Amino acid sequence: MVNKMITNTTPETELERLFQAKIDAEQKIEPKDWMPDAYRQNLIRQMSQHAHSEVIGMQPEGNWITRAPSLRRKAVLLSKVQDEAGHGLYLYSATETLGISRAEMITALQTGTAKYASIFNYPTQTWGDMGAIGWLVDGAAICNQVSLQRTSYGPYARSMIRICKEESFHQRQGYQIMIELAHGTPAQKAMAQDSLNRFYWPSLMMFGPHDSESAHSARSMKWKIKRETNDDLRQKFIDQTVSQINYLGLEHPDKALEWNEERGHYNSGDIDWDEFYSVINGNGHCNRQRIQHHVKAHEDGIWVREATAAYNLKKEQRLARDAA
Ligand code: BYC
Repeated sequence: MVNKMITNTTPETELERLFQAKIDAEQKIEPKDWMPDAYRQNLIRQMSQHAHSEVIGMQPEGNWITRAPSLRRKAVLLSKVQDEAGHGLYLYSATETLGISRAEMITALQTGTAKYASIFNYPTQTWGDMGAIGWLVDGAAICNQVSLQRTSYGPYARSMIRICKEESFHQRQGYQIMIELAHGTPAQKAMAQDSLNRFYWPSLMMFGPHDSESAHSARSMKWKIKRETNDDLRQKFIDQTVSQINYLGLEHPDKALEWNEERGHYNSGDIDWDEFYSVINGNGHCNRQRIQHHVKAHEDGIWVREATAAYNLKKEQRLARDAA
């Protein structure tokens, strides 16, 4: 255990050395531990954006709850979307332990200073998209989040463990929709293929820019906020998806895909990075709609927040009266 006594007079450089030693020894950093401000800020950035992604991510699927093809599918989709809300809540709470309020995080989202995953700015046009999102989007999220279960910040790591369990279920429900469509009528199979074609490349973009272009990776890897790089995680996802596409009997959207014996991985075609940057800078198909919808829901919910605050105040006053 790295367990040296820290006092108010411990110099900053010594604090940083002890902090890094703790991380190198695979000990978790907890909310009350000393941490460099840049570590705190980087975590607030990544974790709050992760929370926003979960919450904004409810919109593309929420769009299909009333149009799900059966009561069973409706119930499953409804509970999946509710799970995403739960993930957002755990992550907002975990981020609050770093000294930022939920209201500040929401303002950053609504004013465009904080990002959320680019994938949620693509429209959901068909029922097949519910399959593709569960399978590919949740599948990509799991690849990333399994490695984040070992992230150095305790509250983030613990929230990831629970979230990953639920995401595995989400991934399976999406793949099951794809199996049914891909083995259904020719029209259903074409729908599955179309959804795969539209969601495959944006799913690869979920892992972020190439390592050489990634602004935060080097520091995040040193501090073990990130445990694997953007490109390594993307490669894992590319490799695992090939046999899944084969099993569905669908065509792979990447025509340049090729097994590389030497690397033991698939080589893949180029990602359209202009599209990626255009989407993360606010110009995807649905960016404006997603934020407008969030703002409206937030404003419609003011009465709930006010009622909760009034109730809490009354409770405090009652307790104070009883104690007097
Ligand atoms: N989309 O230096 P980089 C889910 C930004 S939701 C948008 O590599 P980093 C689900 C990046 O933020 C799961 N922006 O950054 C929910 C940075 O900009 P800022 C979501 C992206 O942080 C509902 C800049 O580009 N999962 O499962 O080291 C329904 C430079 O990038 C994206 C997470 O959030 C992107 N794809 O690495 C269904 C995982 N990629 O902040 C499913 C947690 C990059 O400087 N996050 N940017 O303005 C991470 O692991 C990392 O933040 C990333 C990026 C790998 C995403």
